[in-house]
Amino acid sequence: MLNILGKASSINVRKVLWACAELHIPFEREDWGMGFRHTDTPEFLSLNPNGLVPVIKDDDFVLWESNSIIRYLASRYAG
Ligand SMILES: N[C@@H](CCC(=O)N[C@@H](CS)C(=O)NCC(=O)O)C(=O)O
Repeated sequence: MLNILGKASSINVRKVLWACAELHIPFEREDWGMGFRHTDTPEFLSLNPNGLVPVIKDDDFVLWESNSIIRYLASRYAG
């Protein structure tokens, strides 16, 4: 299951959520970022050293940067 790390109020997270909706990709989401879980922790920085959301985990594959994530999702899941 695709896991999206990032608060839904973030525009950069929202575009990933929008892409998932368009591509009918099931996902789980965790609230990370200002106001939620802090991204300046070793746990989060090990996923994205920039400490920004969104980050995705797709099985063992980790990716950050919203536009790169959308390109990845389209490449992997779009027909
Ligand atoms: N270029 C990055 C920008 C990511 C970014 O600026 N994310 C903001 C939220 S929109 C963030 O993580 N801010 C720190 C925080 O919320 O803790 C992308 O497109 O993913």
